[in-house]
Amino acid sequence: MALLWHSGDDDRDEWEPVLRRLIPGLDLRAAPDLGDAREIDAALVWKPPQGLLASLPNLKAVFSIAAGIDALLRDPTLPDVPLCRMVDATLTAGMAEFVLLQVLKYHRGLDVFAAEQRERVWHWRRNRRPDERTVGVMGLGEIGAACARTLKRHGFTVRGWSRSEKALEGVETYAGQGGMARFLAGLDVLVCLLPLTPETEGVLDARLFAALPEGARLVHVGRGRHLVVADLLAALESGRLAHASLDVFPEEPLPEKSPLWGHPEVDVTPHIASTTDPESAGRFVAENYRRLGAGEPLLGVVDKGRGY
Ligand code: NDP
Ligand code: OXD
Repeated sequence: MALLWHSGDDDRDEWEPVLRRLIPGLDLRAAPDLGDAREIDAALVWKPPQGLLASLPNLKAVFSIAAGIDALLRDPTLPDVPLCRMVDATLTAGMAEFVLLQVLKYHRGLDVFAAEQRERVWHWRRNRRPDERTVGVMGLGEIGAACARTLKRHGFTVRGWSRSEKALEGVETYAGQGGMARFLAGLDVLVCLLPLTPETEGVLDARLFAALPEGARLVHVGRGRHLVVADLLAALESGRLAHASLDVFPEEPLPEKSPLWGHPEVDVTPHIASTTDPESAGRFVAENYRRLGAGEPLLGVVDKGRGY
């Protein structure tokens, strides 16, 4: 049994000692020095080069370093073995922290004060209570539901939207296309935490923005291809959207020529809303690797037909 590790972003020097400690006797391999590829039975990856996984003849499972597995599913050579996404409390908590931070930024008007500072305008106003703000979270899965709860705990009025009906204490929930317009109507801040699937690609478009109230804010931390960038720019131009916080982009890294970089009503972060912590996520991987060896059901298995 050997485990392949590959990441386009993460640091192998951070992961390797953790995995060796958590998985006694681990035979860890990393490209380009795979050794005998027939011995590799599992792969722990983020953005592997297309074809790498297909080159492992005895692969039994793919473990994603990230929660989102859309890029892996787009690889036409992805082997037909179970694919497990990352489910980890630290990853979830990191996202809840980031989403709360962005929503608080809008709640306290920091985007407005930044614009006024650029114009040297001193404009006093009374603060609003958090319950006077309605925040909508698209995607009520592992991470989205935790974010909705965190916002609720902070006192915001919170709505959630998912594919199937959900019940979350203190959160008004809506489901499917039928529930979307009612979900969007009256939101002060919209948070996107959907997985990228054929159904959700391009969901953040002109039609959706038109269903939001004038001056709404967007926190986009799902996947870049949820967003139609031209429609976002038009919505910012018309004032339908007042500001957007974008952490994910159709092309990453965001190209230098992108108008988003210098847009006064856009905050850009480099896909860091939450990042996988090797220590905490390593425990999830170790448990799944143990299960694989013992022939037990794996955790976080993706429904490839559904796309998440
Ligand atoms: P889950 O798979 O646990 O949850 C997905 C949620 O989206 C579910 O509530 C699901 O509905 C809902 N959903 C899926 N398709 C639709 C649809 N067509 N219409 C309405 N709702 C839909 O995912 P996670 O919560 O673990 O992660 C969500 C995403 O967050 C990841 O896929 C990734 O893209 C992004 N992410 C971004 C990070 C960053 O740093 N920017 C870090 C981590 C994750 P239902 O409950 O009915 O199935
Ligand atoms: C992601 C992640 O899916 O970092 O973006 O987990």
